[in-house]
Amino acid sequence: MTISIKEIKLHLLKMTLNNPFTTSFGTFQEKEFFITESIDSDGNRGFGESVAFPIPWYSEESLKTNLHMIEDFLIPILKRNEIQHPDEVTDLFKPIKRNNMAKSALEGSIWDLYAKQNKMSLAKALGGTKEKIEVGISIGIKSSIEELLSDIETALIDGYKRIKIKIKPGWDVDVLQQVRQHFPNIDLMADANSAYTLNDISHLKKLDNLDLIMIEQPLAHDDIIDHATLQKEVKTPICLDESIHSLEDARKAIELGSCQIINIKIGRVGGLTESKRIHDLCKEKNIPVWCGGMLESGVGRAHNVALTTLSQFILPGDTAGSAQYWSKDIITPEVISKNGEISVPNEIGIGYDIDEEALNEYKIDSKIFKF
Ligand code: OSB
Ligand code: MG
Repeated sequence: MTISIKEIKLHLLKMTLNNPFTTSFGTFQEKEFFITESIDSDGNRGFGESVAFPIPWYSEESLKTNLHMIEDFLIPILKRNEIQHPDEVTDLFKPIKRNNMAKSALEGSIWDLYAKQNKMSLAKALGGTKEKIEVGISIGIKSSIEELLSDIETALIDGYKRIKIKIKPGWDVDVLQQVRQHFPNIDLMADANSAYTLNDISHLKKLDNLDLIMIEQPLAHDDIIDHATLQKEVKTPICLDESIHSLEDARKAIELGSCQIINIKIGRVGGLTESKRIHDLCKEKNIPVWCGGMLESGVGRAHNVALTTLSQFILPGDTAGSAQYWSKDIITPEVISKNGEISVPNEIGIGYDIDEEALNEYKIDSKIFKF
């Protein structure tokens, strides 16, 4: 059966996070991004989300480069081709290099549309099996240790299964030592967002006796060579985030020994199909994976929940509930994390409805492409 898209809408939204979120590269509070909507002639509507930020400080993509790619290159490809299955979208987009978040924003809406046309949940359509997923929380860089310890305390009361804290030079070993002292038994990890170099090896070695589950992306955003060198020197398992953009990247990083764990972000790798392929490789190679987050609204969050139902997502992801980020999300019901678990919806597609009122409230612009 052809997926036959009649119209694609882009909804540009501006939402404000409940609390500012600080990483080694900058602070987020206002979030401008867009939701994609692919509609067929029966009125089925599939939704996706662009996880690109307005400023290209996590990767080279931005909100505007995403809009440019989608409008000028990716939608024309979809208009020229018939699709039977969402897996084909990744291959159709191959002639356009990188721009993975732009590709993923469209591909995700087509996966949701496909699942709805076939009256199944997105999780089932992807081959997922779990009914519940375990979630952790990512806590940003704070202005004091006291504030950090109190946020961790709250997260533990909320039931999150593992605590990730953001680190950077000057907010790292001492901070983690104090966290470990206060919470001797929690599952703890750190994310550096590429803030270090190989000159910091002896410093990073000091993390080895803190029993961290992993350190995420310590070195450059585009590196897999130096990470392999670092992994030989430190005991803490290295997890790659920024450096992995494709199945090929994952294969090379595993072969080189650049990491022992991989964070899969749907947007970073170009969509759900590529995420599945990386998942399958990691399963074969015995590399645990977990689902990363990009401070998504409910639509992107729902995609993350569905993907996490695949079996090799062994470690809790950064897929906290909606309320962690937003006073009011754009889906109904919101994604709810209880005792560190999210129940996977059985409803068709992403499994949550769009809250049209909320969507309109946050909308600052929209574009329509008729097929
Ligand atoms: O590196 O995982 C990251 C947020 C923005 C950009 C990059 C990252 C993050 C997070 C938060 O760690 C994940 C989330 O809670 O959505
Ligand atoms: Mg990260």
